[in-house]
Amino acid sequence: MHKKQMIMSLLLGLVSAAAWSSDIEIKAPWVRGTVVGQQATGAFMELRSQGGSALVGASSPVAAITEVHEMKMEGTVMKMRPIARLDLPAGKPVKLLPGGYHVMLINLKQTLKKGDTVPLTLQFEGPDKKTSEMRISAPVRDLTATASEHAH
Ligand SMILES: [Cu+2]
Repeated sequence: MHKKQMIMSLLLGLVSAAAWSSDIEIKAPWVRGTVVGQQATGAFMELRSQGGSALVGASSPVAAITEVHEMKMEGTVMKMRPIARLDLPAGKPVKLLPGGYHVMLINLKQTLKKGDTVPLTLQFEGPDKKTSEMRISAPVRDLTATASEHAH
């Protein structure tokens, strides 16, 4: 991605809570708030790629480790595990939401309160197989924003 585009994405992200690169659109990102001492939480959003891309990584200054996770049934238990890539088929929205795919923020360096914003950098592999980054800032929602909870 060109520097100019990245700056535009960042500005748009701050203004409208949506961000675009030449290929990727990120809608309505948010992070679940935490209680004091909580080690991990999830970031959620909707991703759409025009040409077909993949989310291949993420990072954030609030967490020592940031991973892309999927949820899978193991017997009768829902478990999550890291995945190396989340495919974004051309033109199809892919939702990251509680109980499904999410960006996991692990070894948090601070408590995340409602009203805070969390900077997130997302790495994508484009249709041309080149890697690009997008930076967004995701607002923190209440810990109780959804009913579903998962544990490591
Ligand atoms: Cu997870």
